Amino acid sequence: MSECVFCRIAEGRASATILHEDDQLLAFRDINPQAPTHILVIPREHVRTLDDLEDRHAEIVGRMHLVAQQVARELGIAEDGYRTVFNCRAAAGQSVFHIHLHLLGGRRMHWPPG
Ligand code: DGP
Repeated sequence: MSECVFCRIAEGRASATILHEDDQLLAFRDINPQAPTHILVIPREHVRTLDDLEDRHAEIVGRMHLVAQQVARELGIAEDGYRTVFNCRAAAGQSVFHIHLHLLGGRRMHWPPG
């Protein structure tokens, strides 16, 4: 049994507000939103960090972005614009070690992001 919280969500053993689910990926609402719309897109496969990705993950990482695009359109934030972010390891603030693409929107984003 996995102790990874995102594996638990993917396996249906922890609850989340799921917006997209297929055989490879899930998208669900972030429990601690940093914008009016804050969604996480994850692969079902447990990969700890962006730095652990391998060539064989190229398609899944691409599909993560297409799911973000689809969810952004469905939630009505695509026209105004949105931000996608991967945090990789401690200096970037990664706190859950199962890769996830943040989809943030519904407000004006700042740059540099801080
Ligand atoms: P990061 O800092 O990049 O590792 O982002 C992890 C995000 O995951 C953070 O924004 C909060 C979110 N999160 C942590 N635990 C849970 C959970 O149990 N459920 C949901 N929906 N989100 C979670």
